[in-house]
Amino acid sequence: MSGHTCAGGSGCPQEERVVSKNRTVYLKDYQPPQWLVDDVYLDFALQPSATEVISTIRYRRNPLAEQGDALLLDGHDMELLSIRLDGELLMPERYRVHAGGLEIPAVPERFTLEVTTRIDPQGNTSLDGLYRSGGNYCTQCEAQGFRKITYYPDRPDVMAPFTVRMTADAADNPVLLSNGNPVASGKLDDGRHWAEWQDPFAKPAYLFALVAGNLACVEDHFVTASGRTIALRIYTEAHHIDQCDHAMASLKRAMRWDEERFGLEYDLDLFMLVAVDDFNMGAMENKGLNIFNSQLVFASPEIATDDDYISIEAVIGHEYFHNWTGNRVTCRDWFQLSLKEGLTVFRDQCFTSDLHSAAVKRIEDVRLLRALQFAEDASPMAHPIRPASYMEINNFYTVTVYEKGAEIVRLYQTLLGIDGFRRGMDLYFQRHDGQAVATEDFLAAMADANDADLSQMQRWYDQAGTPRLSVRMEYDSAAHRCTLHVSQSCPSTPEAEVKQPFLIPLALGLLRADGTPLALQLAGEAEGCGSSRTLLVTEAEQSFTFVNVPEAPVPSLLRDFSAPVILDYPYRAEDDAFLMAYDEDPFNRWAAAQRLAMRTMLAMLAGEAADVELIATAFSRLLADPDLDAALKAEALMLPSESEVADACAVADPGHIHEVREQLRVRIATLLQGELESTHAELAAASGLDDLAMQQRKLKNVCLSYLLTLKTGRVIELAYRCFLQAACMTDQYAALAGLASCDCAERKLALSAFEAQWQGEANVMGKWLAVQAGSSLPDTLEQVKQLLAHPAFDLRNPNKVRALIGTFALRNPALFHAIDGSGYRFVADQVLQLDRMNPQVAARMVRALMNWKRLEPVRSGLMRAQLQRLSDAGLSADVGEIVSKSL
Ligand code: 0A1
Ligand code: ZN
Repeated sequence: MSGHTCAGGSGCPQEERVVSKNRTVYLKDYQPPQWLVDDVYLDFALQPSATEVISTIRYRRNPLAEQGDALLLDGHDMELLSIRLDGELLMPERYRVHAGGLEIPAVPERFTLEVTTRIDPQGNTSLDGLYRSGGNYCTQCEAQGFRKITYYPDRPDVMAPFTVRMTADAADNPVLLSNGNPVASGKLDDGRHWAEWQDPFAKPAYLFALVAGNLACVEDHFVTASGRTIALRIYTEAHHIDQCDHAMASLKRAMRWDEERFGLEYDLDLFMLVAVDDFNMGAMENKGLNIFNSQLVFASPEIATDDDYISIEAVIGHEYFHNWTGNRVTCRDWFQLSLKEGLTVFRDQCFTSDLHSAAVKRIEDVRLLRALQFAEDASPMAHPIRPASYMEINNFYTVTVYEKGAEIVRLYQTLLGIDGFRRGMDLYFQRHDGQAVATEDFLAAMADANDADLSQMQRWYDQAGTPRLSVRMEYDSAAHRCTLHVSQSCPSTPEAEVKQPFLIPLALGLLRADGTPLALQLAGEAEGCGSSRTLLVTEAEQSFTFVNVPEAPVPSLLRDFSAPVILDYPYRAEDDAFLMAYDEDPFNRWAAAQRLAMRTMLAMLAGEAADVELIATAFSRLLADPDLDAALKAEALMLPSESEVADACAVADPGHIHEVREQLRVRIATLLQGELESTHAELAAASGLDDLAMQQRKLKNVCLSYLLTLKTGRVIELAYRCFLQAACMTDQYAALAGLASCDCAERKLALSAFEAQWQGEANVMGKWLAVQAGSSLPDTLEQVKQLLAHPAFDLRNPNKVRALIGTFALRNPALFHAIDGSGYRFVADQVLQLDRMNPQVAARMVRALMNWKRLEPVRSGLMRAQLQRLSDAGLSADVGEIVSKSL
């Protein structure tokens, strides 16, 4: 069976486990499923350490698949208790249990299989399958967790309606939930009770969910565009129940937005969302029963920052939007993951952008893409948004599949316009509702609905790497013609040496010396049309000539980041300062600021003279610009991160990069101290949760962070005062994070006060761990090691691991890359420990060690040695894949 990956488990000898775990699965081997499922009935007898599951499943041969009488089902980490085929108990000689599943060599054309398994939710530390969080039961089945619950063809193209019955101790588990609608419930006489749920929509097993426990619930409702009333419920432990209002309001906004923007209504009568503390990712779109990492649900101004508020709304939107893009139309196989994820991220980006500042949202998304996805595309784990192979699918929930995937979906909208994109979406649903499809089907719907030839788009799905778009301008002053010579190239990546040209929409404008935009008229056109337009780059080299250009312009290229490429144009520092001040496109004003800052840091790294005055003057002008909103100012003032600078260096010296970036921040702060202080003071009173207040707090706290680089008594006092007087977590956290990198008494005082105030709030304590792990003080690693033993830390909880170990490994380059290798050793130690408990989370952490080839020789050798050390140890498939591909 294709997609039948083995991952070890009960009844398989150790060597077999290791061998089967290292198998590579290829897209080209896809075969349709041999057996289809008519319906699934699951009966759970829930007990913490010994839950029995009886699955009763009706199978029938798939007429479109290969013939053959054997039934192969996925499954591992379970105890098999019995199998009945059409009621007959099968003796062990009638079937074979192997590393990754169960084989019954001879089955009829149609049959009912009843399998009883026993599983251990309490002992399940991988948080994959059925597990316990905070004394409650919950599940995570994407991508392949269902096979740890019962034997099943665990692949997304097998879709079936599910009925679920569960019994549990009534006192410990008053709430019993699964997908769809509740159909019956009752009490049993031994203190247990039961409930039955039915989901009428056929779904793949990865969307199955079950939750049972002691949970409180907030309830609301939503009336759809067609007048149906949907009950909305958010479940959480009782002491968090008053922190769910923002999540509920966000859900209602998402439901309305999807109706208005895409004409998509919710389809069940009930929508449930459950918050749990132990969760490997952000959240999961199980049909009718979304399960969320509690970090992405709980909010009040005291415990959540403004960024948390925005993320909560976005992720609630994201999971809700999956109901159509993912659930109603799902993926044929896991290579198609970006079909649902890229599309749903694009939808959640549009949701945030429609509700808040579109420019700020675009800037933040591009900042993330450039910092993380471009780096991934240049790493040993580089892969196309539709990978051609994988060893462990959990390793492909990546910034490439998600964020670059969203950029590729955005390209259709850029090419076809908002209405054309909507026509494509409508046709996609019309054709594929209820089906499991491939990225080609999405492309075809977009093309057919618009009568467009989009065949070149396919290359974005198949080729990895970040294309480089080089532009050169030639101005003919006699003829008043301006020609842009454009060429594109893409570096080799593991899947391909040589790349075919991509279809790249290049949005641009041309500016006159006084800052006004020119009307754009291409040679051959009768007249100019507008001051911004999108050229289509389809070849390796192309030229575009504009006529009626009275003076040599400054081009504003790749407006709104019209394609996920690296732009290469010989801008001078003065051009950047000019575009920062005059570009009509707010995104490109930001991009120019980033370029100017990057240029300055690269010059400093090379020991060349850097014009810090120029950048400070440009920043000062931005700060004073009355037409620019506070958040855009804040974004422009934030320098590219250390890892972005490292990506721009052929060979990176992280210590030197940190020094130079800090130096630049100090010099800017010194030159602009007065303005930074006055801006900070003017915005001090920003309060409330409206966009304006959030934008003002953002700018205020960027000013504070610059001022703190001066480390004078005066600014430390200011930060400490901000900490003490903070009326919300945004301000409290910003002040704490700033103080955390200052060696002063106030640092200690603030950290202890924060700890005392928030020790009862697990998610807020995560912030406390993170600010310490992110500190630039020299003893940070020592502190982190000590914090491993702090009651607020727990190696079994992914949020805490991400906060402490993740922040140190992935967000504190200066200390992680300590020249003695101590950071690398520490992270490798933690990966080894974690891997035994939770391979998915361990695999996220080990990525910090991937890029040894890009480092200067000393660090490079030290990092590689840690990878080798890991490789010599017994590793999970998750960590094993990353380590082996990195070495
Ligand atoms: N589909 C979810 C993310 C998700 C993926 C994998 C998980 O476990 C391995 C959990 C959640 C989303 O995109 O939100
Ligand atoms: Zn998703």
